[in-house]
Amino acid sequence: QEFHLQPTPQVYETLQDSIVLPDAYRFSADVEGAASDAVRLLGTLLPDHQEKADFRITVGVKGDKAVRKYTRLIPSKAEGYYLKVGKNEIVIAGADARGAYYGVQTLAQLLTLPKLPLVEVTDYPDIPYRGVVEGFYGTPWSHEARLCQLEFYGRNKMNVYLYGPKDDPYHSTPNWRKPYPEREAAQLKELVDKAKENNVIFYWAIHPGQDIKWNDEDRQNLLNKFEKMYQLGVRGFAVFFDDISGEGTKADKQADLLNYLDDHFVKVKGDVEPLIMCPTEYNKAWSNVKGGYLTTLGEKLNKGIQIMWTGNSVIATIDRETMDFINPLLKRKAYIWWNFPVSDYVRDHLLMGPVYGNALDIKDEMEGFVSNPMEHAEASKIALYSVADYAWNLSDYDSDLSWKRAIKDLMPQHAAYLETFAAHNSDLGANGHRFRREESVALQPALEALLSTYEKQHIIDEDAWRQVNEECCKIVTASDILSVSQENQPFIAEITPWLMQFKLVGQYGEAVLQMMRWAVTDKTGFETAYEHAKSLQLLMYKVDTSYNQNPYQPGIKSGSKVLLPTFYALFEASVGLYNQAYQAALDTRAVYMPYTWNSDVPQLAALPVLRKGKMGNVSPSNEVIRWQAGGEALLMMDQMRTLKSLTVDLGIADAPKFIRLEITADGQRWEAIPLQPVNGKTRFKAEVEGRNVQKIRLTNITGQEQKVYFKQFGFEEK
Ligand code: LOG
Repeated sequence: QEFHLQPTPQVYETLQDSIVLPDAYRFSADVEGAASDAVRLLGTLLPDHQEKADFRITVGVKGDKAVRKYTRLIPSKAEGYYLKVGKNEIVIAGADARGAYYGVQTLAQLLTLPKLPLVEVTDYPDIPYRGVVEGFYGTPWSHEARLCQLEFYGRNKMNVYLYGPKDDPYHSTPNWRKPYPEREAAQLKELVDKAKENNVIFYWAIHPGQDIKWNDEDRQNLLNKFEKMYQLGVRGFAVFFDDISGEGTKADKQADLLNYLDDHFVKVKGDVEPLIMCPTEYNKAWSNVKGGYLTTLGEKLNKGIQIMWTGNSVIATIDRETMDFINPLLKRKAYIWWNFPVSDYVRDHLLMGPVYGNALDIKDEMEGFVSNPMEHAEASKIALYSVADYAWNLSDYDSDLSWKRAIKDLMPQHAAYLETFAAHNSDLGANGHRFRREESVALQPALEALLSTYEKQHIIDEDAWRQVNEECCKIVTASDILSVSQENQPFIAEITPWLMQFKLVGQYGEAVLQMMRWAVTDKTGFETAYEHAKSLQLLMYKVDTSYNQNPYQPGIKSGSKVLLPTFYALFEASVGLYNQAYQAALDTRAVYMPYTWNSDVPQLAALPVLRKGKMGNVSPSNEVIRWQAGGEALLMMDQMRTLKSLTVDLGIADAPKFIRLEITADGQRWEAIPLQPVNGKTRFKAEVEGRNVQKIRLTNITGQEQKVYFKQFGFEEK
């Protein structure tokens, strides 16, 4: 029988033999000792034991009498374990308590197999801290979703859950100083307990930087909040200083505060995990080494304090060069905050593809590796499974195999359908961070062959056509079956709008293939397929404008990297051939996007423009934007258009002082339009009703770099 343990163990041998676990066995363990968690978990897996049996099950932690015989087989690595399934015995011997627990987790996987194989596993994690940082913007995970996650982490040998959802008001400004209301506090306590049960360290993070005062009062506020969380059972604490501007960004002040917390809280309590901090300059692209921010942290922060790092940019894969840059500055191994599969800057997409791109030879360079997920908790598990696999054993990590196993783990019975869905729903689309992922990999050769022979030679590559047609058929089938699958209902609920869209994409593909088929040979056949394709496009538009209507990246995108662009191109090519054959004048355009955006401000340049009906919106961004003196951002229309309204929100109350808004109707003469406050806060509107424009321009007129947010830039046409 074939099986693969998760995460991939360091060393394991299996004999081609298996045993049947007897009902009766002798049990030796120090039930009250360090192995108690392991024993408890084992108790849920095995029938009650009897004293006088030949089969023996032994569980213990290095130093326990029960496992003394196996001492030299236990890896001397934190959280390591030795597991043996023999003819007459099972042995689980941990290097420490968590190691023994992980040994039982591995046994639990073996026990799900049809036959229990004889194995010997010597195992330990490569990276000390592995897990998840719930650190995204958007709707925080539900309580139920979190409970389910914690179990998942335990099973996948992840030992960290960092609680830090940006939109929890009690985590961040303005309410970080206040205690949680009763209900939330009770739920957090429940999470802490669940985490303990699964051998996961529950870290609670605070994000006070936007309005913190560097005085005794706020220091005490922080300490009080920590104390409150401690009373709920929290034993791991973090302070995040990301995405802030102003006074809170000072390295020496941050370091003083963290050291104070370390000295007067962590060390005093004695049972609290090492502090973690996320710096303001948390990636290379934003760091200014000469400015000394990182060096100050590296030098001043107490040795035991962990410092997070997202890599060469906000969203990046991690390689040796990443670590060689940051570790010397921090004077410690960085704790990686990996921004994948987080989708809070591409909320209309799902990131269901393989986890790839992180170097396999940097296990000794990282203190921790935690992944920031999507607001869709269950859907994130595909990536999280592989993050667990990677961080446990880097050199044996195989991204494609791990991805396939992750899919099977999430939906064992419908894995094949889920694989079809995940394969075509993995890229992020255009985004300000310019981070992209592969999509539709297996079908690409067929799609390329089909398109190029059709465009260049006006003939159909039959092999490719058949392959693409089959895949479209699979897409439709998979969407329907998954939509009503009972296997994992919370997961299906998360992805339902995407399943609807995915089915339409498959049907659209089928219609376009018919258009190709009939373009020059069957006029009515073509016309029906054309009308069908047009209708499907309208249906896709409806899904896109009806579901997931968040104000950031509203809508539902599926198959957007490879499938749809190819189908659009085939649509256009076939309409062209039809027009030629029948002297017709059907509109050849498959999609129509009248707006483009450009900027010499690097962080703004790649933001996509989104369009819904008569509204245009530049995708907002979460981070602090450094807008250089004279820097411009330009929105261009395909032709002169008449405006109805225009809104700008740069997250600052005095935007009109910094930014000039101009419009031009002819592309030559510019006219400044004053910005008027909408709600007395940071949102402004420009009086543009009835104005004709071709271009709209924003310019930093202060003569200095400005730090702003890019919360909104949108307009409506008349
Ligand atoms: C935030 C994070 C967000 C992520 C992706 C860090 C350290 N901070 O740009 O909350 O989920 O990027 O948008 C971030 O990554 N800011």
